[in-house]
Amino acid sequence: MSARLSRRGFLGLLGGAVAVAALPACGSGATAGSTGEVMVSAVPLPEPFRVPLPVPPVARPVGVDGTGAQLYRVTQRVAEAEILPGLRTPILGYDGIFPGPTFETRRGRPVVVRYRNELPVPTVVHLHGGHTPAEHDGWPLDLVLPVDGTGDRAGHHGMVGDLAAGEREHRYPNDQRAATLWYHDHRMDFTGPAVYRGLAGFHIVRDEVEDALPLPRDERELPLMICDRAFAADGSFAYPGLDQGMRSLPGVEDDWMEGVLGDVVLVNGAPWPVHEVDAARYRLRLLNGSNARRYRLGLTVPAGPKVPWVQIGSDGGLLASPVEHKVIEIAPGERFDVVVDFSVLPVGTEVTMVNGLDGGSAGQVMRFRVVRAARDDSRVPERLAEIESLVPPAGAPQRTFRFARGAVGDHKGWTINGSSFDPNSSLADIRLGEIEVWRFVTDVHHPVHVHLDPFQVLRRGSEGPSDHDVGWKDTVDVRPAEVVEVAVRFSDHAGRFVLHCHNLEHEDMAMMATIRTV
Ligand SMILES: [Cu+2]
Repeated sequence: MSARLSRRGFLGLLGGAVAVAALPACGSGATAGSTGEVMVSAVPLPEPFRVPLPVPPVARPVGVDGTGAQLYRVTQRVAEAEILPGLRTPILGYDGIFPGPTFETRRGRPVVVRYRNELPVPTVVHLHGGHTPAEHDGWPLDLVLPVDGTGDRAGHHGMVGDLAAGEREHRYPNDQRAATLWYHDHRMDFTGPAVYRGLAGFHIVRDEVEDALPLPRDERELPLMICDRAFAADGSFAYPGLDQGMRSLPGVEDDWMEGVLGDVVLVNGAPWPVHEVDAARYRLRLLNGSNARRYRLGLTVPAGPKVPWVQIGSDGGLLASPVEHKVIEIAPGERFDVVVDFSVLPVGTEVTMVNGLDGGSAGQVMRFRVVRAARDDSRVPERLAEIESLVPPAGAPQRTFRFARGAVGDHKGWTINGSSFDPNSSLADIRLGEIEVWRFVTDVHHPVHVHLDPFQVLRRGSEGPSDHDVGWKDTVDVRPAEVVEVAVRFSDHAGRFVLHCHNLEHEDMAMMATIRTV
């Protein structure tokens, strides 16, 4: 990370002939297992497993307020990063880095973050998985205009929510179970290009339940943000947005309307990185931060069977008991908290994290190199945490949400129950404290994300939940022509929230709905 680009320089890169001319043609069609099209980079791809795995720095509080809340300040700004060796990539970064700084927080201890917008475009910050009051949740039209006063209200179909000039303070109660959350941009119509260019980071909530478990910790606990990107000839991120200035016209070129897939896999912002590990257990907090790509993650060694994943947590924190997987299918927005036991492998073993859904460059993710024997007191207990089971009572309210391709005005787009996103009309008015049964129905893959409170999967198709659906979820991977039924309960915080598809191209092309809790 280094020098900032000027606003002019940034807009030049985004809007000028450079980015447009460098946009490569779309690839060979949708990759099996993902709904989307591959964008092929216009630069030679680096050798995998050469770059060390970066770990984002932990955000440091600047103080404590009268209520005991920890105060943070984060500036969103344009910066440059060397992501591919030898090339400079302009990014939009929280504090100028990608991923942004990691928030380390405690259950019950509120956090107040003052976000300052030094970018040339409006922003909205959402804490994904946060149990957050409506005015702090990042409503897609609660824009924070650029601090230099150049912001306008162009775009967003002329609609605005609560506008802020330059800065906004978000208060997060953290009144929720320990879990891996993440924060990212959520501006109406432009979430896809904003996240693609770097606006995403981790927010980890911890609590006493987790503290009491003998799980791997400290340097043996790693947050891993996995995402795919394509690069233009000048090293910039290649994104086929219709409006490269991210101002007025939402969506992407027709070839990519099912979703933008890149041919470079980044983990914590580095291409196919390598990480040296002790022969010991590690806890990995897997996050799929991709716009549209799904992964089937496995751990392979040169000889022998796959190394198993031991899942200990889901989107909403610890499971009741661990679940072993050979592979983990993870859709955009989902998190899997896993333990991997490298102690069973000889020192010198190279363990490659692969993606079984791609036969090309995105078929590899990163590598671990077991470099030394080491003492390890950690273990994975058979009982991890208490999980309340959400059992819908007889006569519980039932709702169906159909996620399908459709028109948005005169444009192609994506709809929920036949409608494109309407901030002013609620698709569901929900009573706080009641358990409801929701059915998500799809045409193609749609990872469905609900704000405010997590849910539990009751049924997938004609079967019960799959072994990937365990625990509390806030994002569920609904496959083509599938029906997933969940039980959901919004406990408190009356107000206006959204549910949407977390394929960010679908979301920007209107696959979002307003829900209201009363
Ligand atoms: Cu979708």
